[in-house]
Amino acid sequence: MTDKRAKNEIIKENSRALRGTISAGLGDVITGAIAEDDQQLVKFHGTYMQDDRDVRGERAKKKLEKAFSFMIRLRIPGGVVTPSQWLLMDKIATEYANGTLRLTTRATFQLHGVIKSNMRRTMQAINAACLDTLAACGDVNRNVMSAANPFLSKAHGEAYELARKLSEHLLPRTGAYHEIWLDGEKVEDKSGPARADVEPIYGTHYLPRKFKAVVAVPPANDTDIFAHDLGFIAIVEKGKVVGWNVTVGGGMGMTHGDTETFPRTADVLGFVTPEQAIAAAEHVVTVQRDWGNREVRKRARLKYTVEDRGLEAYRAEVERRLGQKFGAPRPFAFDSTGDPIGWLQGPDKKWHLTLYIENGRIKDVPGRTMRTAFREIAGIHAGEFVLTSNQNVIITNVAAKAKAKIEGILAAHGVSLTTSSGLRRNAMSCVALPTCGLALAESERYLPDLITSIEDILDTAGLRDDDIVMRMTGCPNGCARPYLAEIGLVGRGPGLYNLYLGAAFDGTRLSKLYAQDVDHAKILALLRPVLLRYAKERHDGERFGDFTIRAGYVKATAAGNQFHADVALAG
Ligand code: SRM
Ligand code: SF4
Repeated sequence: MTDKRAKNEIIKENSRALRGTISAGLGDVITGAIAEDDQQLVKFHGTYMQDDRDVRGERAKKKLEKAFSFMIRLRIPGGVVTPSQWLLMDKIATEYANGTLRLTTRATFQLHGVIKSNMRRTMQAINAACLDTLAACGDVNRNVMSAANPFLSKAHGEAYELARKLSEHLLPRTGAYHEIWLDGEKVEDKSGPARADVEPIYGTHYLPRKFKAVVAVPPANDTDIFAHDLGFIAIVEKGKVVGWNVTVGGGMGMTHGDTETFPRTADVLGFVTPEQAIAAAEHVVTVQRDWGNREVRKRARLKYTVEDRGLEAYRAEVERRLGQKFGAPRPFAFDSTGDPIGWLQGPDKKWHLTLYIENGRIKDVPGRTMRTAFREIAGIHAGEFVLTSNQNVIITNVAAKAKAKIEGILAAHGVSLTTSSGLRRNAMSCVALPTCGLALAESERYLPDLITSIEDILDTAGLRDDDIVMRMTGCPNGCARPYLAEIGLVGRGPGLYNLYLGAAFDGTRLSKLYAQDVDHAKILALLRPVLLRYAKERHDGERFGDFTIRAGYVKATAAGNQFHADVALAG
């Protein structure tokens, strides 16, 4: 009988609990790469092999190997780091990576450009900062995000605690991570998985595909709850979390031209008490482990399991394993997905400063030495830094007397406390070129310029300070969650994008394809009349995404909660 399983299933099966030949590969000085199967396995350890796509052609001409290096992604549940951890990450970025820190759309750090010979040293330095990268990528539960600032209220603190517990509970148990990266001695033991490697939740084959969990505290939907496999929405009564609405089946990724793949917003499964939350999460995971598609990786996310089996069946199976029924979902309402930029005072009178970080990239450029500013702030700051799912940073728990000092440092380094427009304030892009191997078009390197051009239109329309959510990705995988942006741009090829409109400002409705294969000039030409009309004809408080539907530019996402982004053109 032929084995129909996806190749990755066999790689996992033969990996000796995620060891593969990674260790041997790290020691091979002939190449900057590692073996093909190990390239899949290292993801579970929080790293991807990449190459610098800017120099691919030139190196090929010279018959040189590609310029291989590694991207390393950290696991930071809830995004909270201490000033000393910040300083260590900053040091690591200088010593081993490309001198920048990249904040991701899942509220963690990524390092880019780490060469193979520095990989162990980098992982050890991360470990010395009491941080790790385990399960930041791979077919497991990844970094768990929670409502941006855990210090805003008791409920926010409880959301953060849940994120931390979920992350710990769903971590792989394999000893491979420590062996390979931190304690090189046991790595040559080929006798098979050690006892500690038994994976009570995942089993030998882990999950069929990546798995993402988030926690939100209404009315803020900053973690974009409907974009993820599993979500917990806080139900707060008298300032206390009385339980959580559990969501399942969200996801962004699709492939151009493949109608079997699509973005989908999550469904609400039901209500659980705080005591039931972790067990409910575990069983949502184990049902996906057992029911998820292990033959076609493109159809292996939980969203497709829910589509194929039905929400009712999924709920019934989770309830059977849990031995309890979900409660009826409790009412909740969201009002936004963005971060409130600027100073905010918490309930205990401490101050919190949310800084907009353009596309999450913390770097020094002439006139704007943001990385140095953060280093100086970390040197004097007594609170924390919180990374947000909008690629921003919150400097938390600042005493009133320290505010001016922090502002002074930022000003001295050319870092503004505000943004040039409401559009920029609400914009995100994925990394794309030159490191992402899947990018079809620019994203991080292009979006800021595009926004500058659109700001001219906003000025004409009188919309400069209006909050409009815009997100861009270099391919349809959706890493900046573009299908949940009021203006979404998704890379199709060099300089060409699909333009999506009509998503809800609060992240509850997907957008629709408005125009295909448009370049810079065409994007501006298409957006200009829509923005000008919006400025003139909008109802009181009407959001841009809602207007584009009312005015007939696109139709609202039809009944149900998924669409095929390529065929949904204008309705
Ligand atoms: Fe992503 C793959 C970057 C958030 C959906 N993503 C990738 C890779 C690793 C490319 C690859 O597989 O070779 C990108 C590395 C680029 C680089 O050079 O750094 C990459 N994804 C990112 C980040 C860094 C974007 C950013 O600019 O912040 C985000 C890191 C998150 C983290 O810290 O864990 C990132 N990726 C997302 C999100 C948003 C989210 O999770 O909230 C999504 C959409 C939600 C979802 O999962 O459905 C997302 N990434 C994907 C997919 C499509 C998955 C699918 O179901 O089809 C891929 C491709 C894949 O897995 O095959 C992908
Ligand atoms: Fe790469 Fe595509 Fe993700 Fe952008 S959306 S980082 S291009 S995989």
